[in-house]
Amino acid sequence: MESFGTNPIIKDIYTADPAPMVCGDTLYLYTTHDEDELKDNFYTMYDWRCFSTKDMVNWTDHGKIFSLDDIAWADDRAWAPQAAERNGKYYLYCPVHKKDGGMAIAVGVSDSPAGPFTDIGHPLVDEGDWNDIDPTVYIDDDGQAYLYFGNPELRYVLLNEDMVSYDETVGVVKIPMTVESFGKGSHDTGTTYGEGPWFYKRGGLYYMVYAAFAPAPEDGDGIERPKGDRAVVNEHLAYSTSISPTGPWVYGGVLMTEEGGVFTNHPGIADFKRRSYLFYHTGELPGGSLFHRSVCVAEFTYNEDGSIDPIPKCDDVRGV
Ligand code: FUB
Repeated sequence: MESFGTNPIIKDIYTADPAPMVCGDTLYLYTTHDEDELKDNFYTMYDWRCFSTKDMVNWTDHGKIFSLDDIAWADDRAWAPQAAERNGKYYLYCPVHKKDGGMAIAVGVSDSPAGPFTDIGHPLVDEGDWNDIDPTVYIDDDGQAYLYFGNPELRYVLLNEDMVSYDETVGVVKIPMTVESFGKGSHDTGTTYGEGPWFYKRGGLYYMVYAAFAPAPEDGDGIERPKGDRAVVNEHLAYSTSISPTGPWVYGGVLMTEEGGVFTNHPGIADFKRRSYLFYHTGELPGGSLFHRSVCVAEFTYNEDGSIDPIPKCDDVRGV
């Protein structure tokens, strides 16, 4: 008889910002952790969690694998991470708030995908602004690793072979935030691109999946929303593609509508055991809210030309 995993995947704590990584026959899922008790009625997030599965039904909880307590130069905002493996070592890229202000990207290193991770002792990316959040990393076939990140601008660095430094001769490259690349939207750049990029390659095509802001109601998109500024528009998920890892990017459309139901959403994509999955988050656990989110997953398929139709959120996912 076919078995099913049910959403939200994690039912005993609030989790957000899912980042899957496949190692052999196991899918590791890194998440942020929304604390039950809020500080200043805002995102209250101190550590990163890891869960794993071999069948998409049964999940092992590896607990807290990295936290603000492990990063001497950070004091708040343990935000959306992504992990990568290279030469038998595991790297967890994490946005954090620095003690002296602004956001920066930290790196934890471990010998095991389930941690614990050890901070490299300083920020990897620190431009001294608030844009340095939501890192996504992909190692291309030629060995070059790319780290994209950013809100409201999408930027990237070329990681060095050691994965904990980047090519400073190239520096931080800013992607042109055009409507052709990211669609017309209501975020600060006038495009839909918001944050939470997820960068990967499939069948020779590069994908940038991200959290996006629809055009504001006054732009006449026909969608009924409360009046006000863009903050009342919940994030949806969208994607762009390119034939090169550095663009130019071409807007592909909506991947998941605003049905996540809370202000943020955040994509994580993985192929696992010959099926494709979109991880996202909603406010669906009891007590859920924009600051109490929960990680979910949906199976999807690519069209023959590589495009992806909108993926509905779902209640369960079949086992593999
Ligand atoms: O979870 C904190 C922040 O909210 C993340 O960094 C963003 O992607 C959004 O989900």
